[in-house]
Amino acid sequence: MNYQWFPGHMTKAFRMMQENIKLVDLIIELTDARVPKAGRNPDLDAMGKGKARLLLLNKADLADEAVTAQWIAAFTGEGVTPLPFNAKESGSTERVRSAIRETCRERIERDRKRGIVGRPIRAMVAGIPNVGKSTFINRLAARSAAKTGNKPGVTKGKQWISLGKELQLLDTPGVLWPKFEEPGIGRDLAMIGSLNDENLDLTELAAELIILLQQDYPEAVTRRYELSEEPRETALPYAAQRLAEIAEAKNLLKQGGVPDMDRAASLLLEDFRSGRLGRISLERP
Ligand SMILES: Nc1nc2c(ncn2[C@@H]2O[C@H](COP(=O)(O)OP(=O)(O)OP(=O)(O)O)[C@@H](O)[C@H]2O)c(=O)[nH]1
Ligand SMILES: [Mg+2]
Repeated sequence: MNYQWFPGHMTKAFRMMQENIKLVDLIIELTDARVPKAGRNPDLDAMGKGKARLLLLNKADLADEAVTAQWIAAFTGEGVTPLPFNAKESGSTERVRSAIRETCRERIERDRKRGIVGRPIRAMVAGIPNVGKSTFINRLAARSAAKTGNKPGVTKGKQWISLGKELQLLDTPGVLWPKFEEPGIGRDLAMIGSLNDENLDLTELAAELIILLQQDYPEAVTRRYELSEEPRETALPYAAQRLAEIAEAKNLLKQGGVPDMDRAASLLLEDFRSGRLGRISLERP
């Protein structure tokens, strides 16, 4: 399947970000804790040269806690300050606020020595589509300042949001990059809903998910849909058989009682994306 997705609006958004980078002290990059490496846009590195960098592993509530801890260790010392985050949870912002102050300490210190008072820290919030940038900003601001939604491409342009007098955040549209270096990257981004579902073969994607889960979380599908431990039939390939069983278990049938594979695929992906299969990490350091 061809996963590459780099429409013109992303080129435009990236150009806007390059134009605004000189205004900010810090880049707050969001990646998805379930795929922390695949979820990082390599073009942000070049753009963010010389800027303080915070890396939030967002949606940590959906990821495997032990694997997230391994990722935090792996990213530490790579020129970014990594932190797990859950933008849906209230009262979880103090660690981020203090990390922002910490990464910008030099600038704050310089201002103080020059007698500059009250200049706010400015941060660009950047990352792949649907990773939770706008939700993160709303969480920090404690109000619905930025539009959010459960699909990629919700934020269309830039928006500055002030958090009191000391911090200003720039919300940006999610951007991908022209060529995924490895085949697993596109697949992982498709799984978490950062690519446009309309361009994807969701049945094939769901089959891939079943195979990935079979390796690392063998009981996730069985438990959720109350299936037998092993597929009942062996004639069909494993993933297709499992998908058919999910369709039967959920009564997603076409005329004549034929399992509706497309609806089963959508259901499985939706259940994975929203955490109903349990806390799952697709990528390990
Ligand atoms: N479980 C969970 N869901 C989250 C978290 N953060 C954001 N979401 C959900 O993820 C979806 C996307 O959130 P947005 O804030 O719109 O994402 P975005 O990065 O601004 O997306 P674009 O503007 O399209 O690039 C929404 O349905 C949010 O509720 C999180 O930490 N945990
Ligand atoms: Mg947004």
